[in-house]
Amino acid sequence: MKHHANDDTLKRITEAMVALETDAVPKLAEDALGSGYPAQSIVDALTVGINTVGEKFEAMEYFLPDLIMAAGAMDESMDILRAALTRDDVAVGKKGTIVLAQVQGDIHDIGRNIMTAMLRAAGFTVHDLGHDLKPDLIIDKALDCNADVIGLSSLLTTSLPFAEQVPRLLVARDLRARFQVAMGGGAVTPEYAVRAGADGYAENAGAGVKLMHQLVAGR
Ligand code: B12
Repeated sequence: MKHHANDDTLKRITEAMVALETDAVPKLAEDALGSGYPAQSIVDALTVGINTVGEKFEAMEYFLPDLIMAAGAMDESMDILRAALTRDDVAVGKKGTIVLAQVQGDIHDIGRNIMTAMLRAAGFTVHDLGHDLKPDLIIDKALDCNADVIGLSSLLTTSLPFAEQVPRLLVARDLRARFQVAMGGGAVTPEYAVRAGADGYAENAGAGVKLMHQLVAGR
């Protein structure tokens, strides 16, 4: 079977998410997986859907309970897809060690969970530190885990002042050369990442995996 981005099955998943048919979404994801669609293509379809929900929220067409429902459907679907995303796990942990964290003030975790699953599938050891973490604590944990890269995820512009503290605190603690710093999440732009003193930025999990390879190799 050939799968296109505009494929009807995938389109239906996106549409069900946008229409907040939240019971149908995980079922459609499961069916698509059963029919042989690559887990990543299903994640992409879900992501387009949930981001459209976000746009409707911004346009005040949808409200916070709608966002919460969409996030619940995304979570349930990810539970179904996670095993398939990491199935090709070959040389687990051999590629390098990454800590991922949602910076202070930010509780969004769907994107970070996808990033974690894909990095693990690509052979990295990933320590998912969770969300709403103070910059100093992220650095302490990175030291504990002997990480190569600190990956920071920010979806809220209000959490950016905390994200940029990480590279700054690394300098202050004389640890800047010890870690590579990657930034991502909807609130981050490539320009912002440079200004904040990060070593790299990626706009999605696929690009994130490539970036982590480069950052680990550059150490
Ligand atoms: C789902 C969602 C929620 C859910 C989160 C549930 C959960 N468990 O995560 C709930 C309902 C709880 C929520 C709450 C809020 N939300 Co919200 N939410 C969203 C929404 C619709 C989707 C986010 C998402 O999961 N996208 C799908 C994933 C796959 O994409 P992603 O996170 O971007 O991650 C990908 C890449 O960015 C990248 N990536 C991510 N992290 C990293 C890290 C690294 C190192 C790298 C390399 C790559 C990388 O890889 C990922 C996979 O491809 C967005 C809309 C949007 N456009 O982002 C709004 C959005 C982020 N939320 C927003 C807001 C305002 C809020 C609230 C403040 C609402 C309120 N009034 O209370 C609260 C904040 C709570 C808090 N303190 O954090 C705004 C933020 C505006 C801004 N610029 O600051 C957005 C943009 C909606 C909007 N358009 O207004 N939200």
